[in-house]
Amino acid sequence: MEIRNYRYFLSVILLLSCASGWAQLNPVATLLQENGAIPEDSYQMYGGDSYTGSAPLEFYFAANMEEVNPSLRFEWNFSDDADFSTIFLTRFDENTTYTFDNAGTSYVRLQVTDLDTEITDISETFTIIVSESELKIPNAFSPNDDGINDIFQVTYKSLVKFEATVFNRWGQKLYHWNLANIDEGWDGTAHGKQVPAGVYYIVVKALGADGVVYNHRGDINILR
Ligand SMILES: [Ca+2]
Repeated sequence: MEIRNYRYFLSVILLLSCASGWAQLNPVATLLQENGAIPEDSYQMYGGDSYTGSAPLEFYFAANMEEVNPSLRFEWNFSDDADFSTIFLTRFDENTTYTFDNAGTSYVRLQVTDLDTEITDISETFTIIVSESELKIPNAFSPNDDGINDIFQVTYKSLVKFEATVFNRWGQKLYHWNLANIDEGWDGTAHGKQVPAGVYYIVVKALGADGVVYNHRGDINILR
């Protein structure tokens, strides 16, 4: 008998808590781009989750509500502070997209207000961390189709600009790539043909999300 009363009491509490707010306020963020490239696996996070990645980091934030009616007012807050004491951006859309370009930590939350009842509910906070920038440029590779070091590729984190150009010893431009295809690198061909083994020159200009400027001029040794 006591147990039954307790259960009844619990269900009343649950009903009241649902009536006083959005039982289903559970926004979701989908990663659209990282490093200027579309991720191979679609990544999603919920309020309370955090993501650390390499800028530019573009997320699609969706309110993800089961029922939407015209009396609902959506407000997304973007802040540098976990307590949202200062807000650097507010968007009044049900869903919104934002690109995080600067190294450091940002916090995002959704507030939903029912204008009829004037009840506001606030989601848990998304934490988005853009790592410090990094750029490493190798000085040799061996494009001989043995599956080992066949492509000339840089390793990097949090770059917002990147341009690389390869020249031969006569200063002729052989290959160029940029942030959009930074991961593709150079396969050692020019005009559809493998270039001979030897020394080539590379010029790289890049900018990190943390403001670091990269200017690199160096050799590339092609070994076959
Ligand atoms: Ca090789």
